[in-house]
Amino acid sequence: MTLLPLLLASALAPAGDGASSLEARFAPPALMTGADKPLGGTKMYPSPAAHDVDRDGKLDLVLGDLPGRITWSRRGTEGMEREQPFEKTDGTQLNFSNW
Ligand SMILES: [Ca+2]
Repeated sequence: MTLLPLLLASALAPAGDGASSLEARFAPPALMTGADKPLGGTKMYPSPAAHDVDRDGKLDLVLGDLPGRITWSRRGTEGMEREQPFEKTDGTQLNFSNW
């Protein structure tokens, strides 16, 4: 089993050096952390998505993985917070059981 660290590219960089404005340019990938721990670091094929889970107006990070488990990290005032399970109303972790 291979564990892949979660690496995400940052937003498009503006073309300020004479490059065509149609040319997409990205900053180097960066490891995202929540509470000083890598987000998705123990997941197999982490699949991130941005969504405002708690409806506070700031995008949070939702992470799925190959087996179908869903976790999320809230964007707080100090950055991304601890990754936590996405729970159903009965308190159990949301799991799509992809296998
Ligand atoms: Ca939010």
